Amino acid sequence: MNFHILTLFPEMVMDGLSTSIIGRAMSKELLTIEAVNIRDFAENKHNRVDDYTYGGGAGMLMQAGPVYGAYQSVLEKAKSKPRVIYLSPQGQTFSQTMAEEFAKEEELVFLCGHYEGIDERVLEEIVTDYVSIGDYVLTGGELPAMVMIDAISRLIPGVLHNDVSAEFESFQDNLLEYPQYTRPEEWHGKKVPEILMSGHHANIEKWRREQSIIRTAERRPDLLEKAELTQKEKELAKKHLSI
Ligand code: 4F9
Repeated sequence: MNFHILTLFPEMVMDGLSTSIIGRAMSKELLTIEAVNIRDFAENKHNRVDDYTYGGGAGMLMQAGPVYGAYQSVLEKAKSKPRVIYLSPQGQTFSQTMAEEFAKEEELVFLCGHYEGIDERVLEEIVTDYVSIGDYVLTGGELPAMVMIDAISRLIPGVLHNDVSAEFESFQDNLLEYPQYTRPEEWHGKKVPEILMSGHHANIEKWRREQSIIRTAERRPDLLEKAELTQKEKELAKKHLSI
C-alpha cells in the first residue's frame, strides 16, 4: 500500500506515523507513506496558498490551484488512478468496514484541509470519498488522516506480528472484546477469574463469548443489532441491558 497525504503540515503526519508499528511496517517496506507539501505548489512568490472567500464571511480558504498541483504530482508516481479521500465532518463516518474496503487499494490519497476549508471546485474534480472520523470539528484533516492510515495499515498482511490478532479483536462479530488478565494472579485484592486458571479451553471460550455479549449489552448496546446471536445469547444480552 502506498499512502499519499496532501497537507500543509507534512512533518506532523510523518512524525506521527513513523513510530511504533506503522514505522516498523514502513521499514519492512510493507507500506510507504509520503507527505506532499501543498505549499510547494503555491502560485505566487510569497508561497501563499489561502485567500478570502467570495461572498464574504470569516476566515480564509485553501485555493484550488496548489491543491490540484499537489494531486497531479501524486498521479505522476502512482501505479494506478487512486481514490482521493477528503477528511471532512460532511463525510460518511469512518468504520472498520470502511477500513477493510480501503485496505484492498494499492494507492490512497488523503487530502487534508486547513483554515475554513478548500475551494469547492478542486474538491469536485479530484475527491472520490468524503470521510469523517466523528461529529466534532478539528483544526485540520491531518489527525483524521492519521487515524485512518493507522486503522487501514494494521489490516495489511505482515504489519501486525500476530496475523490472527487483527481478526479476533473488537468489532469481529460486532461484539466487544472480553476482559483479559496477566500476572500477577492477585492484584489490589482482585483475583483473576477462576475459569481462566482451569486450563479447560472449551469452557474458557464459552466464558469469553458470554463476557463479550454482556460487555456489549452494557457498554455498546447499539452494536447488538448487527451481532449474530443464538436465542440463548439474545436472552443473556437482554438481561444485561440497562434500559
Ligand atoms: C475531518 C473532523 C474529519 C472530523 C477537518 C476540521 C474533520 C475536520 N472528521 N475538522 N477539518
